[in-house]
Amino acid sequence: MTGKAALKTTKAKYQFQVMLSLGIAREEIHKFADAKYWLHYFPQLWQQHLTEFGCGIDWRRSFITTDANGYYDSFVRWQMRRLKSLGKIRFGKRYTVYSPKDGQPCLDHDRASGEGILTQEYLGLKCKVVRWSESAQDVVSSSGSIPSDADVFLIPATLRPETMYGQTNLFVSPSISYGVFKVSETAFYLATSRSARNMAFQGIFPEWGVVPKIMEISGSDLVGSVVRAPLSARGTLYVLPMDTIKETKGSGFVTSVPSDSPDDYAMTLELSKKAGFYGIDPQWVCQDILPIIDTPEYGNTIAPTLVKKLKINSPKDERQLLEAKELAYKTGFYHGTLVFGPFAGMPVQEAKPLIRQNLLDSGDAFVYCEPDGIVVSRSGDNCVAAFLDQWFLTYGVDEDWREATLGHLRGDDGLGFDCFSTVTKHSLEQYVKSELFMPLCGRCGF
Ligand code: ANZ
Repeated sequence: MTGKAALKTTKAKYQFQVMLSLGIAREEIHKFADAKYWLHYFPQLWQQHLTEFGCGIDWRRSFITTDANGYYDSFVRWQMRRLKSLGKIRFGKRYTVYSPKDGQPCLDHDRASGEGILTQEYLGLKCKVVRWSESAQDVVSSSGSIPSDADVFLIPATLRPETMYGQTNLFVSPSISYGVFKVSETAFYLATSRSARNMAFQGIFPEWGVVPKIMEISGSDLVGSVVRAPLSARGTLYVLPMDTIKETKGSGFVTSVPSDSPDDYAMTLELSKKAGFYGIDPQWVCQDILPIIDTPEYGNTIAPTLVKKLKINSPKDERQLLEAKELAYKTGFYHGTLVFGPFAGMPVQEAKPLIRQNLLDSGDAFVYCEPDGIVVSRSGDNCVAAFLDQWFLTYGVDEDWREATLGHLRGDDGLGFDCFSTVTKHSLEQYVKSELFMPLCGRCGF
């Protein structure tokens, strides 16, 4: 068992306990204080175990990486210099999964769980509060921490900026507690504390790594407040309850677009049927749905069409809603044309980045990023997405290089690339194809 697997399956807290559980003698353990000792101790054991396991490996080709091997080290140096001189390596700010506790990026090797998880970029939309609900007003006034002339924004996280014209209300989870975070003397953001911890490492708050929380407010208190939502044809929107919002994703606020989001449409129907049960005024729920995107398959109100077609009766029909969401997203993106707003007539694929950029340029939104799932570092930290300076390979921007590399992997160039395993070949291909820039791993040179 490797040290990492032992860490995951035993309750060992300290490194020496992991080593004892691996069967290493107590009096040997102090020698591992010298990092080089690891390189002498383990490789022979791995070789022995893999041989006993029956693997047919040509050990003549094995060697130690890192600067412990001067030959390998100078090969990597040569290769990096060469790639840099060809403009294939660049330096700049990228989102990376990061452990605040360790103070460094947390790549797959450094994770106790969440291997393979990358980052997801959302747009944080700045929805300014124009009127608090009565209970929210009570909480805010009694705390006394928000100046009366300050702007307070609720921040829904969205992946669909092109649908923002059709926003009808803002959803909040009645069972989530939200934080109020101070961005400046006159601007405050509301979001979950989990998302604010990510924001603190993305330059969104004044001080790097510091979450400027000044108070908390429960989602149920926010219901009935009114906000101004950027781009929305309606201008101002009510804050309404939605039980299915996950605390582990986005900011905990969801902007409702019932024309294009099946979840939002299902919840809108539920609220109009059961306003009393949810403790809201039925007038707060939007009744007419504005067409935003037209598609050949599902007309100009994708979500209502799909909800009907898949016989979705409630926001609790999770499985069908997931299917509807995927269909709505794919059809809208690949076959959709905008039918509302300044980009009407333009395919969604073209308009989406333009609308996103407009929202960023006008200051009505900012990029918010988070790991696309839970990542725990080997030090036990819950990781965040940080916006950091780093070196990266330019596969994401250099199409020619990407194509040439893929061709080489597939064997198109006749150089006979063979990695002896379709799984390895597949994962190499996936990496090169991914839209992401490939960060350079300090450990192995790649
Ligand atoms: C507006 C919108 C319009 C959205 C539209 C979707 C479709 P996935 O793909 O699952 O990541 N969302 C954001 N945070 C959420 C949370 N904590 N719990 C539940 N839903 C959440 O979906 C991302 C979309 O899910 C986001 O984009 C947001 O709704 C919603 F036609 O914003 B969307």
